[in-house]
Amino acid sequence: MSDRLNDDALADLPGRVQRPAYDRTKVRTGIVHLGVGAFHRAHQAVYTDDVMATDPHWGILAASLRSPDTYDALQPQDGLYTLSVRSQEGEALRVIGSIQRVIVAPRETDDLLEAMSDPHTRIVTLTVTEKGYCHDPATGALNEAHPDIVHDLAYPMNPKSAPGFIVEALRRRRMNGVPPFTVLTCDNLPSNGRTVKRVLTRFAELVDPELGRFVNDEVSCPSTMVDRIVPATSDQDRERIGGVLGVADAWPVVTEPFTQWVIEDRFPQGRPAWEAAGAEFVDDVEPYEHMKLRLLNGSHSTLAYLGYLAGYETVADTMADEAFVRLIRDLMDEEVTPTLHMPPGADLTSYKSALIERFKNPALKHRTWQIAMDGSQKLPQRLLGTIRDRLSSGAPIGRLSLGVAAWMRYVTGIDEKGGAIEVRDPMTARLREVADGAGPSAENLARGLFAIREIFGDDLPADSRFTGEVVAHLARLYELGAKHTVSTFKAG
Ligand code: CS2
Repeated sequence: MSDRLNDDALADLPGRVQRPAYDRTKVRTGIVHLGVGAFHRAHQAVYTDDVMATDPHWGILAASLRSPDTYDALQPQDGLYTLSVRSQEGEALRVIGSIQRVIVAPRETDDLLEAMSDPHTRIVTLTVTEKGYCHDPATGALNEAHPDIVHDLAYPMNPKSAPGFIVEALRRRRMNGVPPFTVLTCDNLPSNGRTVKRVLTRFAELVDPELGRFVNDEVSCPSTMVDRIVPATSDQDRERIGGVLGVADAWPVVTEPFTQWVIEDRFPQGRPAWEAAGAEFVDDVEPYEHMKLRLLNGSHSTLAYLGYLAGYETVADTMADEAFVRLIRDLMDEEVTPTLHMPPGADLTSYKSALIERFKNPALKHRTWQIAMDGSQKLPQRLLGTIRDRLSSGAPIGRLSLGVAAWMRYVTGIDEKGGAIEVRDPMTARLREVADGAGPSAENLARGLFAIREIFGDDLPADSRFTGEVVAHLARLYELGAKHTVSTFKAG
């Protein structure tokens, strides 16, 4: 018997482990996925695994755009891995079989482009994180000075970036008379379908104006709202899960029971019946997306910066502190909810209570440091859009602006005890330069960071109510620390 999870090991797994309910040899590739991280494997790949039993045409060829780590883990496992769903009630294990092959884009560029150009590939999906779109977070436009974009425009047939791969594959399909695939982004961007379409159209236009028109007129990019909390897998997870399976799984994924996927139904080349697995198809995703990005992700980022600074390792640890629960509840109720257009049939009260419970889930070790990553790419859609709406109606922004101030305090790279914070962000160098120049002065630091227009745009730095509140919070964070600032927080 094999000592590793793979096709041969499936039959011998213990009965409590669910496994693919279909013959994997009958599966054909219909989807190419870019960015094969934990989120994809706990979300879209699971919905797809569910529908595979009735329709085997939607196998996934998954590509890592950078690191070979996932390939190294999953290739010896025939693409199989374990999904662990954890809560206080316990752990349910299921082996997912929808990923047929993993490839590493930088070393198999041609294979990936060939798969994307194949007429059987009808959808290209993406989870490349916010920064993978190489766009300007404040405006949503392609960042034409981004090093990968500069590279891909110089060598369009040998791309590195997600937009570069997609546009080159679309060019080949057009040349061969193959209809374009649908591009489905599953990242937490604002109006994610529209954003990816804007980025792709501009990139294509720069390659060839006609290709730009083709992308604009012919390529469907439905928007989606995706939701499932998926912390990074730890070695303890690997050990525990391997112990139950009886064989090693190099990279299981651990998640919560909750999952949601809302998708605009615009798939000219067809799609899997993901609704059979619980996905919701709607005409307009925007109300769902606002609700999720502003309530869940806005709270998450606020918890991540304040929680980290207060010395809490995970979101659940932070939420064990009642003062943080109060802050997040009030942030959602008082400051975010009034900006939302209700999705049809949504019950916001239970949605928000469920969020609080999800954040408290002690079985998930979701590190505040992990969520704190890439703040420059996240703040605009999580906090700043809400702040703009509040400012324009003259409404209070006390808690939202505390979240922004906490981000500023965090990106100084020095914690409250004087230790180093490992700030991971595509703008780390620039953030560090501002922080070093500012010294421990709230006013100087805030002013320096407001000047980054890719984050704050031109309007927010010119709004004295916004800048004044952020500076005041930042001064308190310096003076009192995050824990005390939160426990003594009073809405202005
Ligand atoms: C988190 C998200 O890491 C982060 O920034 O806020 O990954 C969050 O867990 C998901 O969006 C939940 O759906």
